Amino acid sequence: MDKSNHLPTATRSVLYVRLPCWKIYPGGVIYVADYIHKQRPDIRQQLLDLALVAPAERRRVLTEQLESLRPDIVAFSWRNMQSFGPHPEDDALDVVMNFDHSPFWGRRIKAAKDAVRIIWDYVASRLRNFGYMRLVRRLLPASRIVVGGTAVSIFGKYVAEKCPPDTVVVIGEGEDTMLSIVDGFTEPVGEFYYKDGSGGVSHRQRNETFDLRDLTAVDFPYVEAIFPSFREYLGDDIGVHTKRGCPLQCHFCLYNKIEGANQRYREPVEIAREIEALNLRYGIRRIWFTDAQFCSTKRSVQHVDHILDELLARKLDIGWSGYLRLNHLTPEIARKMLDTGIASIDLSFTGSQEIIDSLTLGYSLEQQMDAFRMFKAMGHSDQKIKLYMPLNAPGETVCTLRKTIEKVKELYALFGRDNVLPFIFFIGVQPNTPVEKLLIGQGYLPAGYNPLTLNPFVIKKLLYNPKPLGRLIGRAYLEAVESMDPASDYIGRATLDIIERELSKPEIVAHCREVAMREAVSGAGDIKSVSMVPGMKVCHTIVPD
Ligand code: B12
Ligand code: SF4
Repeated sequence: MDKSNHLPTATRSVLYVRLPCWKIYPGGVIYVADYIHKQRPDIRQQLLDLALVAPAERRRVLTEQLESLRPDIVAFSWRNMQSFGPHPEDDALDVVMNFDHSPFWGRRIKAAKDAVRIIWDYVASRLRNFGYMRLVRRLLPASRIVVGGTAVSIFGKYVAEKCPPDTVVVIGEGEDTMLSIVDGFTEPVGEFYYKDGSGGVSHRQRNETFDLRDLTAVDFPYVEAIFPSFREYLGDDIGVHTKRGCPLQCHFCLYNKIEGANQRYREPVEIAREIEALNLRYGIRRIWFTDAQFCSTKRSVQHVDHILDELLARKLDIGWSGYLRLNHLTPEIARKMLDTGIASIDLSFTGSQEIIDSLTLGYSLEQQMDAFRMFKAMGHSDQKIKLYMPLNAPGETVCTLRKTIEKVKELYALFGRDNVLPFIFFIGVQPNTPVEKLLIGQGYLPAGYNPLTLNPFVIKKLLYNPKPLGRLIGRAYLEAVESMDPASDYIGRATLDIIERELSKPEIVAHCREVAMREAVSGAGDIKSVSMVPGMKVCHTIVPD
């Protein structure tokens, strides 16, 4: 590795630049800056969040900060790069649905124009981000550039190819790597790509484990001092991290790659102190636990239990949410979750064991339904049940879809229809996941396709909703948009009602009965029959057009 250009050991100043995205609390870069401050208190740090600066002002504001601070290191944080995972609260879903499935040509043409605009925004924001890095290199040729964040963790090699020379592109968690960079980058740690002064790119694998017990409660007065715009986030959900890593292997997911498979935990008391400070000092009432999964494995549920105990002891007036898996829930933990202010129950949901198995989600549907009943029994009142539904995933059939709708109706009966929000979600195909491999194998995606492509037809394919079920779901969604009164219903519920109507046709009901009988005889549909695609075509053939 060429380190000829490296900094003197004593870094005096760092400017963190959070690259623009939809306004969302920049928790990741705050943890990094807080950690560096605790380890090297003499280093002067500043944080500029470009998500809070009007687009036309961004270059000017960045230039001013670079010129006034003249930092030794400019450290960018890049959150989203390929954010095509639209859902009912994102305009892009409407565009895709209209383009693909609207029976009206006028709407299809309008959707095509909107799609061009969305793709242009996507391209332009990527180009602008590299432009900010080049600006730094031009104004401060001797500074070192660092880039980290979730987008970079997925597309690090690509970023390393495009960024200016002498840039470190940090993959995954950043605290210990950043420390080694401010210490002179002579003994670097963590995973990163390094583009040296002459443009050569090298890669280092992570060999060490960052101990999350070192991540003590964030020092918010310090954060405020280096990041005056911090207060603009006080009305939003604030992200709090409790652990990193996920050992599970759901077929569409790459969180386990971004964070690693090994689950590591912060100290519950430090997490509770962090939340207490947010609540008492700043009046924060909404916390989002930004873990890949807030509770997933048996061990992580024990950790959650300790966090909830710490929160209960502090009697804080907060609401919280996070991605949950419910298979290890116990009545006691459900009770504590409700008592500590769980605001919504957010989870992936499909009501068919076959789809759970084919996506290797690794739990039993009945276990999950029992957990819902525990919430009800332990005092659920009006907390929303947010179901992120991977509709039309590989293996979905008219029969599995009917089962899912039946289970959602059970949830309406349990919690009240108004409290259940089915999100019409599709699998976003992500690089290096089993689903991606499967779809390449099936010829759905070309081998060697570019996941950062600008080809709208490939981009559209990355949102996996193929025909014929895709058309059924798309048309149901569009009909729901037309016919539903948003004041009295929710788009996801209205869409499922229409799908149910379509799937109640006698030939489909008879077909699914026959399939169920065959499954009962052969044992298929049993939790042990894990399979990815078999059977997919059988039911697809009779989807109504
Ligand atoms: C929690 C979460 C959410 C929550 C956030 C809640 C909140 N209030 O914070 C919610 C549900 C709202 C959400 C929404 C969305 N999300 Co999201 N989200 C996540 C998740 C699970 C964790 C992100 C996080 O906060 N982690 C905790 C913090 C501490 O870690 P971190 O930010 O990664 O920072 C660490 C490192 O990245 C690094 N780092 C960060 N900055 C820097 C800077 C430097 C200099 C260095 C050295 C290191 C460094 O060090 C940090 C500490 O170790 C990730 C997946 C994942 N497992 O990472 C997806 C993820 C970030 N989300 C993603 C997407 C697409 C979205 C949405 C666009 C989805 C949608 N269509 O609506 C929206 C966009 C929101 C927005 N405004 O931008 C994608 C981005 C993919 C990409 N390549 O672009 C991810 C990666 C998931 C995925 N699909 O793979 N999300
Ligand atoms: S979907 Fe959740 S449980 Fe499954 S691998 Fe991803 S983070 Fe882990």
